[in-house]
Amino acid sequence: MNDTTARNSLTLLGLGDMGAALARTWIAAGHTPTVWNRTASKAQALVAEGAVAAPTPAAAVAPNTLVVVCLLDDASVGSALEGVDLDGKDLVNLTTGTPAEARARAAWAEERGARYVDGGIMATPTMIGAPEAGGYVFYSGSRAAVEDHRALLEVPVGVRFVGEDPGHAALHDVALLSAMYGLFAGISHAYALTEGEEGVAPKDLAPLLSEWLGAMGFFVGNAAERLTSRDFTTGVVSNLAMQVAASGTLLRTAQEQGVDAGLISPYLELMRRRLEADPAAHGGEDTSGAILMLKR
Ligand code: FVH
Repeated sequence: MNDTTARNSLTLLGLGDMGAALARTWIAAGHTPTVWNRTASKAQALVAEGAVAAPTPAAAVAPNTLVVVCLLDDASVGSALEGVDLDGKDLVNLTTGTPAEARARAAWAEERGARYVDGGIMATPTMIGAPEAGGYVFYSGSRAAVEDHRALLEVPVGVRFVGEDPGHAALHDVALLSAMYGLFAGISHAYALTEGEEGVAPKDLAPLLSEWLGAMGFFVGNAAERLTSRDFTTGVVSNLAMQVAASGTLLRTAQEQGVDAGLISPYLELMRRRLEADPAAHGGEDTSGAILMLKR
């Protein structure tokens, strides 16, 4: 019997918020994961629900081919798996890390005889086991290992394979998270501008913000097309020169409202640098041209 059909076919290292949520979905689907956590007491509730607790990482890894790791960071993965026999194992690492850490961890695992898959979880613990929430995991590395274990990997959350470079799951993960924090920064600044202002309650601003951000979502596809074609000037609707001129109003309004502009000023400064690099060439451009200024 291979791992796609075996019921007791999975080891999980790490029972933090995310690891525990993952374990519960496998248990609910009728599997019996072998689990380990540094703080052993966290395994107790899961054992009551149907997991098998192992006293050490080595004991947890031994019975199963598929070894899923969901720990705090790459250093904790190295520390938990130090000295553990990984020969013949399929190591699926769902711990958040950088692309370089993923590539190094892949080489490390392969030296020990394991196939390696890196994963970037695009979900919070409450989205695990809730397909309607739309969460998924980016996977990269061994395509064969992902396919061999697809049925088990799809139990908690969707599977999106993004290539055999083990760093690409982390790259996709961090790209999306970085965009999210930029969005959070802009929303935070907007609420700070209106905070305490009579007649502009947060609950009234909220739907306006949602609607506006939805309308501005076109920038995602627009930037992709222009970065591919390297054409930043055809069909521009709001050119860079106008946007740089208008950005002074944003900064003065922040000052008037007593708000630190630190969350939005870097982007305004980026647009200004793009314009000043060559006003004649860049003044009529789409804002997405400023992306090129970020590359070192
Ligand atoms: N929670 C979330 O919303 C996000 C969603 C997206 C993905 N992240 C990443 O998932 C990894 C695990 O996150 P988590 O939410 O489970 O994190 P914690 O609840 O803080 O649990 C951390 C586990 O790691 C263990 N651990 C920490 N250091 C070590 C170590 N040196 N050796 C062995 N294990 C270690 C910790 O053990 P303990 O404190 O219970 O003993 C937990 O099991 C993470 O990469 C997120 O970025 C979550």
